[in-house]
Amino acid sequence: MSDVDIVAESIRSMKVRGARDIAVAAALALKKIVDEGGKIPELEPAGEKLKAARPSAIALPNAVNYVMYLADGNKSLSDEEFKEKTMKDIDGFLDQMAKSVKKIAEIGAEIIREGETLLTHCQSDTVFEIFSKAWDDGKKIKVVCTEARPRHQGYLTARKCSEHGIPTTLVIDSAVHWAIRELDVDKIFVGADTVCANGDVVNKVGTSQIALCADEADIDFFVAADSLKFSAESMMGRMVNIEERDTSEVTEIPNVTIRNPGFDVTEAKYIDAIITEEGIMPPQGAYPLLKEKYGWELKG
Ligand code: RI2
Repeated sequence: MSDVDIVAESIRSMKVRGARDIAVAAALALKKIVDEGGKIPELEPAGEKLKAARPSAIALPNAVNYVMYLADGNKSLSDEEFKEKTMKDIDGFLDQMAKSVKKIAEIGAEIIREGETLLTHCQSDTVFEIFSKAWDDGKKIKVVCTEARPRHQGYLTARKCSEHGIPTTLVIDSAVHWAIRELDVDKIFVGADTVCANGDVVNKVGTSQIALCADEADIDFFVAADSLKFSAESMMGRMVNIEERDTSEVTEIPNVTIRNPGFDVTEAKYIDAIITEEGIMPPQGAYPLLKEKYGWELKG
């Protein structure tokens, strides 16, 4: 197995997971190829392999495409110059991603008030950065985490928040409606795998049900996402390829069909705001952001 095969397999098997982390892992795998003397002909097939590893998190293909764009800009350089410049460019990209998450944490922490109870779903590094920043700023928040069946990524969130000193409660996924009422949840924050041009958000399955509960309880529902997760190709959530994972992750019952979607779509109308490194915006801000930052426009 080549290094790229190993990274692609770790992403597929979710040994490496979380939308940001898989994008970073892919960029590092491509950087290694450059470090070993690889150029466009070696990077292209590797990039395609990495992109195919998981279908619903747009940061993965966006990161691969961006690295390819950087490499393409250097292709007329000598071998040694190509290597040096492209590695530097990839480091710059990774540095930018790290800065983005810090900026999102600052913006997100600012909208949290002293003593609030915040609910999150699954495990998002971006959301954790917001919570830990609010806590470090001295706000005595409480956090409620879901389990995120079937893979229980919520346990990671619960452990991280608790180890950071934040009073943390874990509930099963189906207790969200109960928790909002009984635990007096003030705000909900979730991460994102893809933000569509119309403001719909693809995130861990169960997110859309939580958004409906937030709507019913009249509390704010926020999505925290780096602009790398915005997708020009994904016009609307229902057009995104939702990953269905192996049913062995759920259970087996004779003669019963098991379905195991990894993600679902939260419609823009249930999202109060999306927090990005560019600022906090209503979901309808997705299209202008794509247009202004990436020069993408609807034609015809
Ligand atoms: P950050 C995760 O997907 C969750 O859906 C989470 O909300 C999202 O990635 C974003 O995570 P999975 O890899 O990029 O667990 O904010 O399927 O860390």
